[in-house]
Amino acid sequence: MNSQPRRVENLQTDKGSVPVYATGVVEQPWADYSATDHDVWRQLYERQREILVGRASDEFLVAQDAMGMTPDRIPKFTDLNRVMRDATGWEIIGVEGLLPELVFFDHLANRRFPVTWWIRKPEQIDYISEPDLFHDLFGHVPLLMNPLFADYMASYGRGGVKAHGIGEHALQNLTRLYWYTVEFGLIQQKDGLRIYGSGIVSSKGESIHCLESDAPNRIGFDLERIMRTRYRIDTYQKTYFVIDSFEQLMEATDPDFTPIYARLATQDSVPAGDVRDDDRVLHRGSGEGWASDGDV
Ligand code: HBI
Ligand code: FE
Repeated sequence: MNSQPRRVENLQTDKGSVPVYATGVVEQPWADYSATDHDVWRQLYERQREILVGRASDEFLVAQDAMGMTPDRIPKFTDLNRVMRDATGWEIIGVEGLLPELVFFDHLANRRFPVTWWIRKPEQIDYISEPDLFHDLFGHVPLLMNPLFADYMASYGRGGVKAHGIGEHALQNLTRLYWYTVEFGLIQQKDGLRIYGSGIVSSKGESIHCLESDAPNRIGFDLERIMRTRYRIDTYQKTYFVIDSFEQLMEATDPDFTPIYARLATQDSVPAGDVRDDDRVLHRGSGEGWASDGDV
């Protein structure tokens, strides 16, 4: 593997320890990837595809095949960009890693998805606490081929830039929306509950846990409920929110959020594991196995 990513520092936040990287766009050093890097990609890709058939949403599986991604080697951003630009106007840019929220939102608003250029080490195959190339490329990029979801992500980016201008509280509300939809969202299909969240599809354990464990709550999508709900970045989710369709997600997030932020500013946030009286509860979790510490 060539030079290490330029990690700048680690920020301690209420969601856990967050690494912060240089924010520049970098070329994908494809010729520098080692055989081990390509092997990690292949192992993760094959394992996840096997787990996700029957668990991931139809849109995700169809889009991933349409991308022309294969397990054989780490895809070239330039190859994928040719396909994506034609399909939905999105393109991949290489970055060092996690970006400050405003930088990230600005990329999304301009239909640029930041993909970390490095892939995790073999010893991190089962878990890595920050987005690496596999999480971004395998998890996030395929759904950008879906026109409806691609539009959602671009309008989310515009909303993020606006929320940043409003203030920290609005930003916190909006990052929760991203967390409980883009990263950890579930969708109700005719033939059952399916995964569309990138944080889940790129994780073996959580792909199984989110649908089959009795522990987590599964609650029908509600924009303001989600914006109030706290989360941690270093545990399985205690609650998953379920959309009926991507159309529902688009419609629900169409209005101007400014009055919603103002209303939410007068209300307390909700712990990640809570179930509230007005929730559309699809499954009330047992809470079994939830670590008592770090309770959010
Ligand atoms: N940066 N590179 C990168 N990738 C992400 O998915 C990402 C990010 N910065 C912030 C972030 N996601 C989340 O906080 C979103 O809610 C904004
Ligand atoms: Fe992500």
